[in-house]
Amino acid sequence: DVHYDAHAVEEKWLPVWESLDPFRADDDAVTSGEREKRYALTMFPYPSGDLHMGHAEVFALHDVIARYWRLRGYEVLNPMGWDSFGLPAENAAIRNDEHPATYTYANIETQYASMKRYGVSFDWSRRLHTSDPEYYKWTQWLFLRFRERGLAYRKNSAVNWCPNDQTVLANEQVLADGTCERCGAEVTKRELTQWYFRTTAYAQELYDCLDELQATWIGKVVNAQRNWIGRSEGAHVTFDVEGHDPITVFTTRPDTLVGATFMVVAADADLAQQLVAPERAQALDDYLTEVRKSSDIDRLATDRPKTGIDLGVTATNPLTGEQIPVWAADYVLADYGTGAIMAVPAHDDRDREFAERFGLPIVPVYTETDEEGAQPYDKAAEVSKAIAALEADGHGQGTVNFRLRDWLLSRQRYWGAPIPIVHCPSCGEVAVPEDQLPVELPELRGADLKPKGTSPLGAAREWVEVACPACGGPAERDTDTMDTFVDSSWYFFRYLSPRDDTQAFDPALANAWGPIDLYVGGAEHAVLHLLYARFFTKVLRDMGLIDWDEPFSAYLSQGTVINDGHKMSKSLGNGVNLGEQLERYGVDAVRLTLVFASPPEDDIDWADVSPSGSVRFLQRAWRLAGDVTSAPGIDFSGGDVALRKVTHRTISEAQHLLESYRFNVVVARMMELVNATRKAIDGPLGQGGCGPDDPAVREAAETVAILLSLVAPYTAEEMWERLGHAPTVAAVSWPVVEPELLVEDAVTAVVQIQGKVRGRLEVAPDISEADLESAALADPAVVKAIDGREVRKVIVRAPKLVNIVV
Ligand code: ANZ
Ligand code: ZN
Repeated sequence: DVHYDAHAVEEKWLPVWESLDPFRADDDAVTSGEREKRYALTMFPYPSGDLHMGHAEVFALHDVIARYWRLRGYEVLNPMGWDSFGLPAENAAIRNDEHPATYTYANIETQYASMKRYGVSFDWSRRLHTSDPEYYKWTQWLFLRFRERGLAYRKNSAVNWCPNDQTVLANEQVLADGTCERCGAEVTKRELTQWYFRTTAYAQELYDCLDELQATWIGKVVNAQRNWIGRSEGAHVTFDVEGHDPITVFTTRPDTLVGATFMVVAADADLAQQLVAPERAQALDDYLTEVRKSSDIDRLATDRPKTGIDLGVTATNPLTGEQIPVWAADYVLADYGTGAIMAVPAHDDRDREFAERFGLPIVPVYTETDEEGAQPYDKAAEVSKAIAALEADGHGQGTVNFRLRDWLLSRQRYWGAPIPIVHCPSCGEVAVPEDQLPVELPELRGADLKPKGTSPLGAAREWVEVACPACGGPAERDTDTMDTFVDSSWYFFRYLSPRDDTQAFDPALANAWGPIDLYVGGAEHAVLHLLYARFFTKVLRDMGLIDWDEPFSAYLSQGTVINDGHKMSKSLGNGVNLGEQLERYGVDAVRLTLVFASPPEDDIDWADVSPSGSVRFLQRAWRLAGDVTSAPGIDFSGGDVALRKVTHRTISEAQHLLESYRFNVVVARMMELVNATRKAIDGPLGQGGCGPDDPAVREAAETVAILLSLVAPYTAEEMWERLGHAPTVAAVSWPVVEPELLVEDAVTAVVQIQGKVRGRLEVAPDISEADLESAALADPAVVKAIDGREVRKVIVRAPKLVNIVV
């Protein structure tokens, strides 16, 4: 028996798979209805550097399902590409003093070679890169279609600004601690005119559809999205102000209107400027200068001393008729609700602190139930009553408010899809006509691409200066590029017809293949990519291009690979290099280790796993194939029943486990099957052994090869060949479970009376205690032995023992 050489096996099978091309998805099989489809998607990588352990994990997990579906007879679409625009590539390129394109495409080739070697069952004929003009032409086209529908627009407002990356960021790219999602710098605010997608137009639907995703999206993503969209039910209430337009506030507690003793508008909202009394205008400006320095996170913090200024105007509380002062403060946000609140210091903590600080009146509406002797206060009922009253007297109405903001999509950076708009002094914003797409990025070789706060594209004068598409006069291109999350919001549509130069994607194919049956990816994209992709899908549906509502029927977010209890990082020096691991243990052992380590959604600590254990297991499995002496195609039905039962139980359990993503347990079952097969080959005949020529041994070894192909494709292929079959094991059918082999054998239960054995029963191994007890008491031998005496106690240990005390 020769030694198993992982690397030799890799070299051997790669070209075979290349020529057999078993993973190419057949559109016709699906559009004709000949075969049922499965669309398996895993997140495409940024091309910064080579693949790392995180990629290795997600690809290994994802491939289990893609390969399983193929064995089950589905036509499987499993594409791969690169998210090749964007800050990561651009920052890395600047660091390495290279052009982003050179750096990006070189990394893509490196990653491509690594993915091939890693043996993932991708359909490479659909490979795409979002930075190719053939791709971003359609990103631009989609932008223009969205704009026609009023879903892409430009506005001036205070936006998130990363001082390090020197670009604006979407709300979704600012972490909970107020730092940049990419570089960790403290995010500040800037007043800028920027492009937005109107995600808020879909807030309600994006929120509502989460209910049906709850069951099939594994991980915390659904809740994270729910919180991000932040649906609040409440009311708009209108307060009259003499000499001004009335102020409308959003409140979730209209029942507390009696206790509204003052109002607060966001200091940085236009409303503050409109309302402020002339003698207070300077004070407001001074205060604003202070406010601009702090982040939203700080502003909302409850543990921070409240600041604000009196605007010198009053409003009428519609319920009490009283004049109440209007203040400006930073704890009210300009872009939430209406940017103004009614303050109820008796029942809202922030309002109370503010009132205490500035000596404003506090009027309780009811007694809080945590106070002694308090009457229960039915908040929900009081809120509905209050809304009905407000609607009846015209001072307000019930409403739903969302936390979700529109998606800021423009970036002041070079490496992205140019925004296909021309600014003309006479026509304003003009869309670039479709026949002039793509608006290609100018090369700018040798130019300084370092972020400077305005787009580097502005310096490419011969590119910027164009004739206005509408009037032909001198005009300028928009110099911003799109957020890379725009590119990744629709890539799974482009995979369907990646070379089509007449349309973004083929609607017929999208309806045949979509939605995606399983998306595997990281939890870090919970409110970014997954939300944006859902938004895009809904717009495409409303454009009439697809007939489904949600892009991802199921979602599995994998844990991360850590080391020694810590996240892998350069600074900790605890990184594990994937390339080295593959050199040392081989692809299959690394893949097997990652799948076996834990349930997919849990973290894997590389310090706790044993890739060398995986190597040994793979060798044990492989050796089985060499020991089988029966011929391929032999009839299994006459084989050793005990081993056949283990095999069929394994297949049946694997099916259930795979469908609930418990891949690690599948590996454990596989190991048990390998052990049972080894015993059957080597064991003494009649005592668990049946010899290498028994048909059951072949059946078991073939089953091991097929199951193993989900996780360790090279070893599986090698086994399949040794078993006398032609490649490829990736294209065989999932073994059919024979139900009669799932029936467990009977076991013998012993019945004792006063400690003496008086009877034996053949019972099912899963018999219940109650059934075993009544079977024992009905047994003729036992009845005879009891001989009419009173039974005082029965102790049952199913399925083996019944002890009767008389
Ligand atoms: C009066 C009131 C009384 C409120 C009370 C709460 C408790 P959610 O649930 O997050 O939607 N609010 C409204 N707009 C705001 C803004 N732009 N910035 C800061 N706070 C704002 O919160 C809604 C509540 O947050 C609203 O209901 C309002 O305060 C405040 F006992 O109105 B409430
Ligand atoms: Zn013009």
